[in-house]
Amino acid sequence: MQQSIPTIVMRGGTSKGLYFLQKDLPEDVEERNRTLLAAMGSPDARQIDGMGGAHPLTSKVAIVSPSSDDNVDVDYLFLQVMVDKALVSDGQNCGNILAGVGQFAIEKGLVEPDDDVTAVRIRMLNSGGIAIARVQTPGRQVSYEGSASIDGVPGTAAPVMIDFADVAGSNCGALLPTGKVVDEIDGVQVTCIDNGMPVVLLRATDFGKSGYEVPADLEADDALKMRIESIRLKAGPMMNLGDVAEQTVPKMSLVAPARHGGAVTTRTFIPHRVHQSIGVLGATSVAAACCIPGTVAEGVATRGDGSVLHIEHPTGHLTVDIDLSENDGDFRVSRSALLRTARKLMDGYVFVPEGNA
Ligand code: NQM
Repeated sequence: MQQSIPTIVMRGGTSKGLYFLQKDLPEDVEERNRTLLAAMGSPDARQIDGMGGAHPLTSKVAIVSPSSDDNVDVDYLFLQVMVDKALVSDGQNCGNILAGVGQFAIEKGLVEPDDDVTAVRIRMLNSGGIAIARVQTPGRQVSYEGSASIDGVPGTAAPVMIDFADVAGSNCGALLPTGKVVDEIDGVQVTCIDNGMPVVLLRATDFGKSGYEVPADLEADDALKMRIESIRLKAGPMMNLGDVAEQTVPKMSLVAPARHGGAVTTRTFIPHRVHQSIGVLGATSVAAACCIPGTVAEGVATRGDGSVLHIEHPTGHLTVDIDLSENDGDFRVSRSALLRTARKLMDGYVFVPEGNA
C-alpha cells in the first residue's frame, strides 16, 4: 500500500516545491529524507516517478511548524532534494520557497490571518535569521491573485513583500567571511560574501565570458564549469563552510556590467546548474557586494544613490532594497527587502511507495 502524505504544491518566487507540515513527515531524519526522495522521484535525472521537475529549482521542499520562539509565528526548514543523487540537503536556505511559507502557514491554521494583509514572522532554521512575509489576506482569506509581476514568472499574482532583518553572516559567521573584500583563488580575484546566502562573486571577463550568455551555453562549457568548481571547493573552507563537495553552497555568481539600467548582471551557478534568474538571498548577497568598495563588483556594478538595486539575471531583474552602512571599515546590513509572488498550485496528498516512509 502506498503511503499518502498531506502536501501543498506551491510556486514560491521563481521556484516550485512541496510544502509540508512537520508533523506530517517522519520524525527520524533519514526516514524523512527517504520519504522526500521518493516523493520527488529522486535520484533520477527526469524525476519521472515523482513530483520533482528535473531541475534543482523545482525539486525543493519546505517544512513548516509552529515555533517555540515567541518572537516568531512559524519555523521554516528548507530542504534541497537532489535531482540525480539520493541526497537531501539542509545546508542552504531558499528565499524563493520562503515566499510561499506565510500563505501555507495561514492555510494550515498555524497563523491567524488579519484583515487585508497579514505579516507572518518566519524563523529560518537553515541559516538562522528572521524574515517577515506580508501576505495578502483580504477578508481574512489568503489571496493568490493580484497585479504583481516578478521576472522569471509569466503573468501576475498577489505581492508578497519580504523583509530580512539580520541575515548578514547567517551562514558563514560574517558578511565578509574571509575578512577581506577580495581574495585570490586559482589566480582569479573573487569576493566571498554572505548576506543571507554564501556567494562567491567572479568577474565574467576573468573567464573569457561576457556575462550575458544564456544558462544553457554556460552549462555546456565543461572547462568553465571545472574552473568554477575548483574555486568553489577552495572557497568553501575559507568561508567557514568546511568541505563543500557535497553541498549546494557557496553559489558562484559571474558578474558583468548591467545592460538594462540595473546595478549589475549575474549568471549564477547554484552551484552546478545555472540559475534561470537568481535566488532571493543570492541576490541580497550580490547586492551587498555591489555596495561595498573594493569588491570584484567595483568597476563592474553601477550603484545609484538610493538603497534600491536592480540585480539583472538571465530572465530579467530582481530588485533588492538594502540598508548597508559602514563604521570604521566594518560593514553592517540592517535590512534587505524585496518583492516576490507565490501561488498555490495543488492541495492534496503525495503518494510514496511502501517502504520509503
Ligand atoms: O538564494 C536557488 C532559488 C534558489 C535559492 C539556489 C534562493 C535564494 O531560486 O534565496 O531562492 O540558489 O539554489 O530558489
